[in-house]
Amino acid sequence: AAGIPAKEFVPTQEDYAKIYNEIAKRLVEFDEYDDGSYGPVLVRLAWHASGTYDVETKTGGSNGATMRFQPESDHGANAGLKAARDFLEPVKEKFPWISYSDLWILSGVCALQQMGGPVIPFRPGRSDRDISACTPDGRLPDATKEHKHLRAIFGRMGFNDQEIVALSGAHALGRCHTDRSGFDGPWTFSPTMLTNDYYKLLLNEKWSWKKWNGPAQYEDKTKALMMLPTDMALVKDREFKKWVDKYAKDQDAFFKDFSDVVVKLFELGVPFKQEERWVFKVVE
Ligand code: DDH
Repeated sequence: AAGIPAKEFVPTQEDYAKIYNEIAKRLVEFDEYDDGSYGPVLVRLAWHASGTYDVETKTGGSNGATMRFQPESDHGANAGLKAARDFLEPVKEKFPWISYSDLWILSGVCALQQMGGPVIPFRPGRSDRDISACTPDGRLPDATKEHKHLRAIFGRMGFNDQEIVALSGAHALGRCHTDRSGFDGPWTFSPTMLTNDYYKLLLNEKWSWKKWNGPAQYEDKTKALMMLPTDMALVKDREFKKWVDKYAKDQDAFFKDFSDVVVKLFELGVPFKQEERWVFKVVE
């Protein structure tokens, strides 16, 4: 009735589960994309939204979804992520109460779980911010660089060596696109399934420089697979390699550490009110 303010809608775990299920449904529905799934590019969107975090200034991170705006959407590292944002737009239209910031992270959680990964607990609480919260270019890793750069970039987010190596296992998923990063090809033979194959391949294949006109990257003997210079840094650096050895031998250890570090990544800089994290069921 007039004069009585509408009761505020406070979404519950069930409401978020509806969105998880909707994303999972769309992943199956749009299976013509790339290697048969939008999953990898959704993971990359969630990572690039989060990986801008700077511990010192407490700026960046997934709270804000500032990649909606130029200049951040045009940062070189974010090339191609429009595909992921556009994939999620109908979900946002159907559930307008969720923030883009929570939606992008929930979609990363959903994609990882639906691609056979470990459980990734999620909690809501991110709110969208305006263009003034855009981060400067250069906060995400540069694939042409080596161990020093990795420690500087991920150290700025607050990650140690073990966490850097565990996070990098996400490259079991997806591929490089010449029209996005300039690099070409997938890291593994099953780019829509999360496994520890990335570490096994790093150790067991013979990698050599690809002879082509594109940016410097490695290829295996079959020329079907690739590694970036930053991927190879994980086996060239002795401290990093310890963790590559461990995760190559033990998929359970990888899954456990990967889940922990991804939860940490996705929550960097978010002023949560809610302590409890929710686990969403995989949609079969
Ligand atoms: Fe990555 N990544 N990534 N990456 N990444 C690319 C694709 C994907 C680097 C560079 C590239 C992480 C770390 C690093 C995913 C997840 C994660 C591409 C190719 C480049 C280049 C983009 C394209 O051409 O489409 C570098 C450098 C690093 C680093 O220095 C460690 C991390 C931490 C994650 C994560 O998710 C936790 C995923 C998934 C993809 C595949 C995307 C797709 O469209 O397929």
